[in-house]
Amino acid sequence: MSTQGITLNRYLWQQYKDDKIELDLLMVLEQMAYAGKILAGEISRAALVGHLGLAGEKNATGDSQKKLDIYSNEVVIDAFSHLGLVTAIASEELDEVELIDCGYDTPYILVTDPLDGSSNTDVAGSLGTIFGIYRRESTGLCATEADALRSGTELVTAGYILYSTSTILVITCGDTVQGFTLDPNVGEFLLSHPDIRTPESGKVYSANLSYYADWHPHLQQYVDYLSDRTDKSQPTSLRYSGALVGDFHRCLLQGGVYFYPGSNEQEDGKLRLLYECAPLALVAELAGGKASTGTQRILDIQAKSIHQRAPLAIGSTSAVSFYEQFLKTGTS
Ligand code: AHM
Ligand code: MG
Repeated sequence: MSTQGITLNRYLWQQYKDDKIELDLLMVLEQMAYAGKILAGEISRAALVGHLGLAGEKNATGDSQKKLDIYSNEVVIDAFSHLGLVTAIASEELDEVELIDCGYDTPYILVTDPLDGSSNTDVAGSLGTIFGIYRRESTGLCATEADALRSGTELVTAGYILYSTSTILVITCGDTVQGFTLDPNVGEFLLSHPDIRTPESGKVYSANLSYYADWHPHLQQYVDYLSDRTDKSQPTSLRYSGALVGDFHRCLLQGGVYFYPGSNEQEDGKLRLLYECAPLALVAELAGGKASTGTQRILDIQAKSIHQRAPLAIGSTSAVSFYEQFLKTGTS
């Protein structure tokens, strides 16, 4: 079947008619796509409208916020405010869970990194938005923080938007993963990557190797092994953009592994469980890949705090399993 001209809206409507998603979830995904369209435009114009550079604030985990971090957070919140769908948002750019729409029947909780890879903003590098949706469990008028402290296995849907040479929205829909590319001429996301499946293995590994000296000896041995390049069944080429979404997108489509491990300095690494690791882990698994801390499945971790960090290895199943084995034994 030709996928030309299948808009996100048409795709989701068909899924709804086939009883694969609920109507309110269709609307949530539409609003996320709407936020993505606004951000894609603003990111491409940022240098022209004074949106580059630091905002002079730090976020909850101590990162210096860029102007685009703050703007992106506002765009995502605005897209869901007073819609009767999302009652609360946990975001990298918010200290605490923010209530945006109290109501006994407001069904969803949004977890998001509104602008992933923001060190790339000022150099026109790739950026991303990561999101995950949980069904609210509390029954009162307003959600509580506990509504957002979940394990990835409970995610109803998740995905990301990649802002790069094109803007790509990847979502989980039921137990599938679908990719849509923004056609700027018509302002619509069109189905471009139907039923994404991650190759069992891949050529590329993606990590910031400048932390090498700070890593566990087994991890150093793993990197030495990959750098040796004699075992062609494992990743042999290094690619690292500094934006998780971009690096993960490559692994998702072409196979390979992205890893951001714990180190002597940061035991749990840098990435946040709730709104970075878990949503991408769901995408990875539903595409046939794998996501692990190195010792534990990411989706099984029960979040204890909003900004909790987790080590991450994500991508092809065989590459992530090999990573886990090396981490455990220090050998292949
Ligand atoms: P951010 O959400 O503050 O942008 O941090 C997450 C980013 C990832 O996109 C990227 O893979 C990683 O941090 C880069 O960190 P480092 O500069 O330590 O390699
Ligand atoms: Mg991020």
